[in-house]
Amino acid sequence: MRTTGILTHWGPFLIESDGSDITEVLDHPTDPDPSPIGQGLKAATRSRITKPAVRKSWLEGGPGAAAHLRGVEEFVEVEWDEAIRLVAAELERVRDEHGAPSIYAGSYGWGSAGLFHQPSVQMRRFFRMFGPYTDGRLTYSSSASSAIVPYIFGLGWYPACGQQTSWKVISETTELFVSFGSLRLNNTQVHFGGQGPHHTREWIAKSAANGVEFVNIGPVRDDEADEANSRWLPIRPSTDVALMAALAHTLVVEGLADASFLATHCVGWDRLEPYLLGVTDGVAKSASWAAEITGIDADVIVDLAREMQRKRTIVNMGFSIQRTDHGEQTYWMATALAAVLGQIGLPGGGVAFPFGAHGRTGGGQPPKRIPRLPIPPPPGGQTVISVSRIVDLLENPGQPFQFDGDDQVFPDTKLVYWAGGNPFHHHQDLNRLMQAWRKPETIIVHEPFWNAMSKRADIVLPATTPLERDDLGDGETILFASQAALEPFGESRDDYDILVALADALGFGAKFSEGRTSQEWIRDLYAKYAKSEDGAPDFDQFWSDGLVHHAGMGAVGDSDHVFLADFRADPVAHPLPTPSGRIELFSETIDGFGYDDCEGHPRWYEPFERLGTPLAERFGLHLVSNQPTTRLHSQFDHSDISRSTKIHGREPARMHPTEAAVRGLAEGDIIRVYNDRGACLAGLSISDAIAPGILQLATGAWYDPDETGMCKHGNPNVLTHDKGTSRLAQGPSAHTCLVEVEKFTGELPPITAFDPPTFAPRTQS
Ligand SMILES: Nc1nc2c(c(=O)[nH]1)N[C@H]1C(S)=C(S)[C@@H](COP(=O)(O)OP(=O)(O)OC[C@H]3O[C@@H](n4cnc5c(=O)[nH]c(N)nc54)[C@H](O)[C@@H]3O)O[C@H]1N2
Ligand SMILES: Nc1nc2c(c(=O)[nH]1)N[C@H]1C(S)=C(S)[C@@H](COP(=O)(O)OP(=O)(O)OC[C@H]3O[C@@H](n4cnc5c(=O)[nH]c(N)nc54)[C@H](O)[C@@H]3O)O[C@H]1N2
Ligand SMILES: [Mo]
Repeated sequence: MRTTGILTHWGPFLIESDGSDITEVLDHPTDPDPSPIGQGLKAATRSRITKPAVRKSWLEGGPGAAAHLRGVEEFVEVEWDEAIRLVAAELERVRDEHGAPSIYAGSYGWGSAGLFHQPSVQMRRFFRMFGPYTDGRLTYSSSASSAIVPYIFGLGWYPACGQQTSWKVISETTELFVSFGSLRLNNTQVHFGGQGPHHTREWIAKSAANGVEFVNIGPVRDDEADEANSRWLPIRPSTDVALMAALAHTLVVEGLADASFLATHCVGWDRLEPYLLGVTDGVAKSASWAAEITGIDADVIVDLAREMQRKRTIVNMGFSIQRTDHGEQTYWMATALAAVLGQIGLPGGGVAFPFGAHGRTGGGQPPKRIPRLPIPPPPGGQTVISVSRIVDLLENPGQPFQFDGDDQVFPDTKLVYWAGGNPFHHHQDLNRLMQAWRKPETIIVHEPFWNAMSKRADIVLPATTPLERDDLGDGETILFASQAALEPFGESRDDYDILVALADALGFGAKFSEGRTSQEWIRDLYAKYAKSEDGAPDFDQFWSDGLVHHAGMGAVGDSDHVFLADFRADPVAHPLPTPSGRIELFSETIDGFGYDDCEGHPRWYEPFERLGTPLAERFGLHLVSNQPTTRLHSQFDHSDISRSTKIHGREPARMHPTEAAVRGLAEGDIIRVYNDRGACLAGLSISDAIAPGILQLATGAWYDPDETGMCKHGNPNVLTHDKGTSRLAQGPSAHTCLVEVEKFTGELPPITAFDPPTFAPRTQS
């Protein structure tokens, strides 16, 4: 029996194991509020891929053979040498016959938090050395906000998130903390690339005890921690921009706008104000106008506007509001609202993001930069799509597309290469993805588990999990030794070792590996870190201590940092890096793109669907496919902790008692959720924490379609629409989605999501 430490995207844990299995997952002594997701790690050895495997027709008939059988056909297991030979030859063939851009290796996803083994870093390093492949930019999390924020503030997205006002300042100075898309404690369990010990609950409790009032603008009451004691303002999803505009409009018409702040710190108010007042389009964005759209009474809107002006108010945004049609507008209009309030840059006031969307916001100190595997610059001739436009890419070879000011042409994708992500989890409209997935000639994946994605590949290379290898873990104020607890499962290999073998076969092995094993890389990266850290021990000491606290970093959240304070104090001496040096409420650059779905200033655009429109007569519920509580996305859905929440094996879906009553539904019923795009089953849970008109069904149930395409298990992405937010970000708009629900009365089909595929013996040719 041995005990090792690990840092995951959902926090640090101690693992007790006998070398081949985990016996216990223990809370880490540094973590005051450990995540239940940790228990999922116990499933690390279930549903595993043991050996490289090739889809039978592909092996026998070559690239493209019977591509429609992906996901149904048997696999043939092969030896590693053969697998590497096949993959290397196929990469070379496609590059030579079709040009490297016909390889899509954007490979989005949340594989391993480790600083070295993170698959997205490994992949980018490998493919940038291989040639000008097609890559993806932005994320499924925050495409729209990350595309618009640089135009508003001139700051890169991650630096802007890292500069948010500290929790200490909020707890001491904020009076009203208004969240659009909620301060969702559940989601603060997680941070990409490693979540350190969890402190958000503590800070929320401290703030509430100090008198901070939290307002939850969103469709789900219990998103916010009990400790927050929040006021709940349910809103129709995808209508936040209308509410923000009306709050700003109210302040203007009541003479409460901060004209001086708008004049000295912003540009574009002269363009935005006439829009809000209705001078430009004849529609005043008044409280009564917004009431019709949002479902919130006009007097509630007016009162909230006045209260926000009277009090020291933070306007906070999660990510959910921008994973909607025209999601760019949410961050822009919220900034405009905060500018009208005039509190930007003041302690405890202004604009904030994304408190409640991940665990580190409000940490109050610049993130520690820890050395990692270097990624070379992109080779010339890259095509770069917005990462969530993968199906547009597969469907439209040769067609032009517009993205963030660039005009490009989609290449003809012949080969898709994925490691560390799961499009059959993360992508919208999975029935459409299923069709497009048949088009490439070859699909290659590295994956530890037999999930919906690996089962739909042609060549499957079994990858180790982070539990099977050593790594460094970035835990905010602490560097963790993330230590192997288990032997590699079956014949699985580290992504790094797979890529080294491939690079060797392709002739750039020495360049890729620089002659180092992964252990040597990790020691080398640590040595670079230790060199610039006062008092950091040598590697062996660090490894036996299990962690090192970064020098000079205080406790999480405990600083006096205020977002944009210098700019506020003196906008001439500390201009923002925007073209005007100020907050851009009108952007000449965006205006110059000429996009009719993202014009020069923030505005309300009708989403493709929402409650309160004729379509809602057929599909009367807005689907909130939010983040799950007991897992990270689809990871470890096959664990006991995730499966314990299921109802008759189906993902739980929650709705308000009145919505259940009108549909004749009872607690525990199996329901069929449907719209014109698809259908899935789910298990009903009735709760008044869900606003009327809403169905809440978390993401991440492993996709398990029957022969009609209905997901038997409850994956909401059979229902969501696959449309870019706008030409600017081309981000996902998963949270804009109407559905209807009925009782499922048929015979309950068994769940097959966690079963391995079938295997065929090798036939002699
Ligand atoms: N409807 C709807 N859809 C959504 C969302 C939503 O709110 N609603 N949210 C979106 C968001 S914000 C995100 S970020 C995405 C998340 O989408 P993904 O990041 O694709 O989802 P994960 O389930 O985390 O997939 C990670 C995969 O990597 C594998 N993996 C883990 N470690 C390793 C490793 O070391 N090596 C290799 N090779 N593989 C590894 C895991 O087994 C898993 O299959 O989903 C998006 N999809
Ligand atoms: N436990 C856990 N935590 C996670 C993750 C996970 O998988 N598991 N995933 C992580 C990732 S990758 C990300 S990107 C973040 C995502 O963070 P977010 O995008 O902020 O999270 P969601 O869970 O999609 O949505 C949060 C809440 O927003 C509300 N909401 C939905 N649509 C709307 C809307 O149109 N308007 C308003 N006002 N409210 C709306 C719903 O009540 C929903 O519960 O979470 C991270 N945290
Ligand atoms: Mo995300």
